[in-house]
This record gives sequence, C-alpha cells and structure tokens, in this order.
Amino acid sequence: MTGFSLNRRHLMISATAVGALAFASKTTAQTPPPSPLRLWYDRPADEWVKALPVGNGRLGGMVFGGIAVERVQINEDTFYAGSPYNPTNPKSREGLPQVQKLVFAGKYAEAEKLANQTLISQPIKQMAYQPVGDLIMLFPGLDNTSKYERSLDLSEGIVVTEFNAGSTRHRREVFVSATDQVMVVRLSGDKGKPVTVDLSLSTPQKADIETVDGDTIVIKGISPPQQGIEGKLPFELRAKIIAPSGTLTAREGGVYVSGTEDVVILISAATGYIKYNDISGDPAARNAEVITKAAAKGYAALRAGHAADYKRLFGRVAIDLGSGDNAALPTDQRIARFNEGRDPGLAALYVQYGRYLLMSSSRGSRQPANLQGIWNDKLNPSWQSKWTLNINAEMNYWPAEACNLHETMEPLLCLVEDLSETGAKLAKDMYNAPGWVAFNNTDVWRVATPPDGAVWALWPMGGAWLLQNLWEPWLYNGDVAWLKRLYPLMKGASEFYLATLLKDPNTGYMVTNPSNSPENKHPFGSSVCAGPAMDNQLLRDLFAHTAEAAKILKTDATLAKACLAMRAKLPPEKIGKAGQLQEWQGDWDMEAPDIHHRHVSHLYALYPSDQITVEDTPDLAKAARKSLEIRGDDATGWGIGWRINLWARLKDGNHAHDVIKLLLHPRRSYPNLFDAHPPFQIDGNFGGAAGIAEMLLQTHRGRIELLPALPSVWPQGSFSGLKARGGFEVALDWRDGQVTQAAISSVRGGKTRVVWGKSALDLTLRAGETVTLKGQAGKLVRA
Ligand code: FUC
Repeated sequence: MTGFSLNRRHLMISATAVGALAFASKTTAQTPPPSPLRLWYDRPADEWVKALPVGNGRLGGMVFGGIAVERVQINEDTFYAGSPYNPTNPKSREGLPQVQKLVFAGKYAEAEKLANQTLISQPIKQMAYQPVGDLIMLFPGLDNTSKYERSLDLSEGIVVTEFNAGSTRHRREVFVSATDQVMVVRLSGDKGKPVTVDLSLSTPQKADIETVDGDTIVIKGISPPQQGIEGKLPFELRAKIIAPSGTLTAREGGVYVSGTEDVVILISAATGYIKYNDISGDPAARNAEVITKAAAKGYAALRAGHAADYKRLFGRVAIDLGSGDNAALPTDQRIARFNEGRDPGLAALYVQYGRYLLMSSSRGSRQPANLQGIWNDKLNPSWQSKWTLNINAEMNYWPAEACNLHETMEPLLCLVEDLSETGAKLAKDMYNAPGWVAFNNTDVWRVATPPDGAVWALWPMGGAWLLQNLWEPWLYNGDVAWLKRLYPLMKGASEFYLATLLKDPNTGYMVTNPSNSPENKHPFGSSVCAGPAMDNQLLRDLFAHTAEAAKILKTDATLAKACLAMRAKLPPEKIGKAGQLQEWQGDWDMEAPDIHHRHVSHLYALYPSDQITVEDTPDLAKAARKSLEIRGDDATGWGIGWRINLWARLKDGNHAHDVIKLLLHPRRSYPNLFDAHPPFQIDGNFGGAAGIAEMLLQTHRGRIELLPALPSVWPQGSFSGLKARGGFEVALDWRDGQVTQAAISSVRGGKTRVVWGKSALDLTLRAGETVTLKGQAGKLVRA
C-alpha cells in the first residue's frame, strides 16, 4: 500500500493541464441520424459548460469526452464547506421591533441599515457546495483519430464517447446508477483490440491520495473552512479498476492499465453527512461497501439495473413538437441556430433534458437540486451553489409533477422537514414566536437566517413558498400519506405567521414586516417594506391549504378557523395607475429604479399559483399582463423561464414562444444546454421545461385544458404521460393546431372537466379507466 499527500496547488495544475490536452487530438466528425432524445457533439469539451452531465440524484459527473486525455469531474450532493453552525444574529430579538417601527414609519433605508446590523446572519455568507474531485484518464498513442462523436442519450441515461484511432473504434461509456449508487465508466476497443490507459484521481480539495490493493485509488479529506466556520465534514472518493484480461501497475495515486480489451472503473463518493446536525457517518465504509457490491455484480448487471431503473422514470413521458432542417446538427449548433425557426424539436428536447436533469439531481438523498443541480467544479461557486428560496429552489421543482417525476420531490420534502427544525429555533430566537420560519437561502446545514444583506434576504417567506411546491404533489396524486407528512410543516408555518403578522397602521391590513418583494428596490431607497403583494399571495395559499389539509385530516379545527380568519385580513390585490398589478401596497411600480427587474414576484398569483386566471379573475389577469409587459421579456435564465410559464397562463402561445427563443439562444443556454443565468444555474432549465409543458397542458382549478397556449410554430405534434392535477394522465395528438385525439387516464378515479378552446366535456372516470376523445369541427367529443 502506498500513501502520500498532494497539496491543492499540485492538483489545480494537473486540472489545467488536462483542459489544455483535451483538444490535442485532431477530430473529424461523423453525422449521426437525428434523434429526438440525444445531445451530441463532434468534438471534445474544452470547457465545463460543454461537458455532459450524468447523475443519480446524489452522485454526479461531468464528462468531457477527451480523446488522449479524458476527465470526469465528480460531485457528491452533501459535500459543502464548513460544518454545522448557527449564524443567528445575537441582536435580532432586540433589533426586530425597531426595524418594524422604521418600516411602518416609511423610513425604509434606515430600516434596511439597522436590519443589516441586527438581523442579518453572522457570518454573513452561507457555506458553499464543493467539488469532490476528478477521474483523469490518459491514453497514450491515440493518433490519427477520426469519426469522433460524444453524446448523451436521454432514453438510456448514458454518456458515450466514440472515435476511430487507426483501425480501432474506441468506445467509452459513463453512467451513474441509482440502483447501485455507483458511477460506472467503461473503456473498450472494438474487435477485442487492447486498451491502454493511465488512471488517476485528483481533487481541488486539501486531501490525501493513496492507491490500495493494487487496483483502488482513494482520496480522503475534510471539507474546507469558510467564513470562519471550521471544515469538519469528512469525505472520500474511491475508484476501483477492473480489467480482468490486462495488467495493472499501481503507483502513488494512480493505476496504469495495459493489454486489456476493456476496463471498468467503479467510482463512489461519500461524506460523513447524515443530517444537518450530524456528520458522524463513515464515508470510507460506505464507499467500500458500494464498490464491493458493484464489483461482485459486474458491468453487465450494473448496466442492466441502471437501464431498468432509469427507463422506469424517464420513459413515462414522450413529446413531439415536429422536426426541422436543423435537427440533425450537433446540439451546440442547434442552440446557436434555434432562432432560425427550423428546429421545433429542440424545445421538446429541452423538456426531456429538464426531466433528465431533475431525476439526475434530486433523488435517493435528503438534498434537493441546488442552484446547479448537483454539478459544480468550483471551490467558490456563484451564490455558493446552495438553495435560494425566493424563486430558484422552487422553480427547480416546477416540472416535477407535471412532467411525471414525483420521485424527485422527496428530497425537497426532506429539506423542508429539516428547515422546520432550524426555523423553529429561529422563530423563537428572533421573533419569540411559535412555529417556524425560513428566509431567503439555506445550505446543507439548513441555516434559516437571512444572509448576505437585507436588500436581498430580509424576506421571511422561504418556507411558505416551499410549502406551496410541496402542496402540488397532493393535488396531483391525492396521496394521504404525503399529506400527513406535509401537514405538520404547514401547521408550523401557519402558526408562525398567525403570531407575527402585524396590523399595518397605514392600511389596517395584516402584513409581514419586515420583508421585501424579492430583491426589487422600491422608489424609497431600499427593498425593505411591509406586506408586498407576493407575501400576501403566498399567505393566501398557505392559510387556505393549511385549513383544507386540517379538514381532510380531521384535525385542528381551531387553527383552520384562525387561518381562514387571518386570510380575510390580508391586503387584497390592487391595480395601479399604469393598469399594472401592484407589486407593493403603495402604487410604486412605475417609480421603482428597475422596472425591468428579473424577479416578477407579484405575478406568483398567476403562476405557479392559480389565484389569478384569465377565466375567473379577468381584471387581475389583465393587470398581471400589463405588469409582465412593463417588465419585458428578457431577463436572467430563470427570469425567462418564469416568463414562459406566465405567458402560458395568459394563454398567449406566440408570446410564450418568443420568450422561449430568448432561452434557447447561446446567451441563455450553454453548449451542453445548461441554463445560463449567466453563470450556469439550473433553475432556468427547469422553469423552461415546465413552461413548455404548461403551453401544451394546464390543469389547475379542476380543469384539464388541452393546448391552452399553442404557438403557431408547433402546428402539429403529440405528447403522452404528462400529468394533470386530480390524479390524471393525458396523451394528445394535434394537427393544424387542432386536437385530433386525446386520452385521459385516471389513476384513482374522479371527475374532471376537459377543455379545448371554447369546447368542454365533463368526465367521471373510474380508477384505471382511460377515456378517449377526439376533436371534431373545433369541438371535443368522445371517440
Ligand atoms: C436570486 C436571484 C439572482 C440569482 C440568485 C442565485 O438572488 O435574484 O438572480 O439567481 O438568486
């Protein structure tokens, strides 16, 4: 056994060298037939945002597809800087009433200043998500390469790199199995041609590297310190090399393999994280167990297990929006040319890629998809690559139910369960209130306090919004076990707001104070305010849902009554002087410093909530449309993603498609189709995927509306497997913009109204029943 330490500088240098070498070999492309479910490229990735992601919800990889030098960058979803900590500002109990007084007196800038001193977290920043390391593969003697192609096949969940070198066709596969919790890399040459490769692991972390048993490379370390919080979380990355017909030569931190027909590398990463307040796990034992079991299973069984599990989830949905001339191009070129209008299939691929990313970054663990899903190569990623709760974490889950991936919701529920514990302590310490509260951000240590600065983070509604997300699975699936788990969290949040809402001396309504309309400055030198429209909308949902859940579960009648009574005292929506939906209690929108702000928080009522609809509240819908027009279409990636959903809810498919064109553009989509905030932030992928689905099917308010916002550029197409609230699934075909056939299946039996344009049909279905409808002269009829 050999063991030695590498310092961070060494490892950084080796990673840079890898980047430079990836392009060393010359390539010629071969053009594969277009496939609606493939991302593919004719050259290796020379940047991280060109590499292709793999993941099982917990363990993630970015595959570069290099020829002479290949790199798989690796993440594990619990690996964050620091260790358990509580950053509650010790002055918060004392500062809060003073800040509240200043806000009600209209002294907003003073309130913000005092809040920064007394309410904002210490340390001010939260802990950053960390990369674990890299698998580096050096292949000597690969000259004269041709017919290069690397791809991610979404129907299989596998990244494949293939090319010819001399007379050998090389094939490299990477996937991460959720069944076996292991990353699998297989390197092979065709016709039994031998493969030679020098394998090593590296890490940008301070760590020890050793090679054990002649075939296993191990990196061990602890999380880095940050913001004065000590790094204490142990991590381990382990790779076992299996090459039965070859020779393995072990060296410090690496293994040289020669003369083998194929090499399989099994990779596992783990940390000591068990819960936000418990890091006593043993990553080495976990990795050893995973790898021993995987090795005993063998490559063929691992791949078959992955395929079966992956297809069970991914295969539920199909979407066809038509094909076009550009569909056969490599994916980066499709993005660059999407605005030519000759590639409707790329929008369908965007939905399916969103589904792929969600199932690859949110399952089998307590960590939901963070700002980058699970993929991050930086020690100091933007916004710490954690969870921002004033849009980003919620947006990640917009496609989860509609696009038939309920399993991905579980980690979000776990996060909120944790936050209800840390947030209960904060409610007590800061407000002396019952229940729980979470502000604008959280990290793996489940911090609930407001970080960064009051202008961004002094928004006590993070929990309320997350609970709206978690209410959706109940609406879609009607699973009482889910509701029973959710209800105590809703109850705790409601109790907090019942105890802390204040009577606004200026209006008499009950309001949050202090708060902000996420990150948007009003005209009075701050964002800090009382009772912004979004808070009232969130509270209307929370109180109504809590009361409804209490009724269903036959419990807490008094609390339910109190919720509904408080709901009636919240400020109503107001229409301002420009005809817009007011963002604040005062008619301040048109004087705000940035009327094109990326956040559209006051439009929460239109989407994701259904408090405003074109049918039921037409005046408010008109005002929301005005607000959206004033804001404009262009924004950050997620800002665009939200706007697609909003235009879909306004039933304006052509406008929604104009916004899609902004997203499917190199400004907002990297070559690997990752969303560009910029920088990479995954929320836009999920918001965009949900928005496209929302254009095809809307299912709020007891209706299933077919093609509610179909743009003229998708005259024909089909989908199947999209879910409808109430426990239904929908399949649909359309031609010339007209429904040809629709199939509505009920999972648990129930009533619904199916709507297409002005035509509607009321249906009552038995559990397991499918009703087929067709479109006839603009009307829906039973087939
Ligand atoms: C919110 C947004 C930013 C960014 C950050 C992670 O603060 O306002 O645009 O997405 O989250």
